[in-house]
Amino acid sequence: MSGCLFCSIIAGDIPSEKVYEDDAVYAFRDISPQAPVHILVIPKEHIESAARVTKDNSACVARCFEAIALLGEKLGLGDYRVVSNCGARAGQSVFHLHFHVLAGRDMAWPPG
Ligand code: DGP
Repeated sequence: MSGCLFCSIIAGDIPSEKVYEDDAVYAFRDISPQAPVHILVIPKEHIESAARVTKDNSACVARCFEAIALLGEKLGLGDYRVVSNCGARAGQSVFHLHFHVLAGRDMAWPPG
């Protein structure tokens, strides 16, 4: 979608440190890591947030989680956390659905 930062990253118009790509999913390192490993896994299809997932577009969400499991193995992540901030008040700043994969340190619960 024009004007979407993550669509521009998928298109290669904005550089990123890619760690995985297939026909439905793109994954790259977060520019502002919150853990020793911080990867963003995104569907190539533009979906604004988790609140916009429907029966018609949810297949790409499953594909994201397949990619996350693969990355867990490939990068030897051990235990990790998967987070999707949904809406500005929950911390979402980029309105293209994405899953943060955080690893390499102990994680507190509940998050702040
Ligand atoms: P959220 O705040 O949940 O919407 O997460 C958006 C994340 O995107 C945030 O952790 C920082 C990351 N981010 C923002 N701009 C860029 C960028 O240009 N490149 C990369 N690699 N990450 C970015």
